[in-house]
Amino acid sequence: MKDFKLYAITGEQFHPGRPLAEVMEEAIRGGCDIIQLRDKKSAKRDVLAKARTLRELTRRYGVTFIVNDHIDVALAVDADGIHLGQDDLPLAEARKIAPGKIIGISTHAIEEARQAERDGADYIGVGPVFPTKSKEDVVAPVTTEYVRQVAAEIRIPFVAIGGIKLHNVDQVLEAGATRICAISEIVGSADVKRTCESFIAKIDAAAAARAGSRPAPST
Ligand code: 3NM
Repeated sequence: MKDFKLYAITGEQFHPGRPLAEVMEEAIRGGCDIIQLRDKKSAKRDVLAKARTLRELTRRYGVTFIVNDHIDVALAVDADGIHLGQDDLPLAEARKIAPGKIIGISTHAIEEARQAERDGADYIGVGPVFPTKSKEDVVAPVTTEYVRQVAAEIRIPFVAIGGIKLHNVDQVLEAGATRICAISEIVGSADVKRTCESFIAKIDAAAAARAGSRPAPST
């Protein structure tokens, strides 16, 4: 899959009165390079309609589009991929149904990360790093310690998620994350584009600091 830095997930409860496509377009214009449709409540037909809109939008900007949970919807709109939780279809089964699609897996402990890597996940979610109200039945925060563990051990791309805000993202980057995912801080922002630009600036600054602290290659 194309590498990425900033991953925005939809959360319509955080922008009442503002159309989904408008908010997500601002996120893209601010530099988000993956958009995920996450809608656990709507009827499948409504999820499908939103997926069509976001597929059209992301295609226009050349941004990766992922659908949470609904493999059938992902296939129907030709999304780039699917994101699955620990209780969803096992990865091998999802691959059979959706060959060629990106498959991401949520993980909350190093054993789950190892398993997802062994199973051939394209990327994993690592969280919730901090407390979050955006997900029901969420496990206790895994803290930046889990981010550190994954950064040290796991070779597939990972994205940190859960309670990540502009004011605490530096801790997550410091722990070794190079890709950040958020719902409320992005889509609930009064200026979505600027918030995304600020996240990207922090991600880039952390990458530059890492590159600068690496010993010069010997000749
Ligand atoms: N998954 P916010 S945490 C959708 O840990 C989701 O797997 C998580 O929302 C996980 O950025 C989470 O508003 C919610 O905290 C993220």
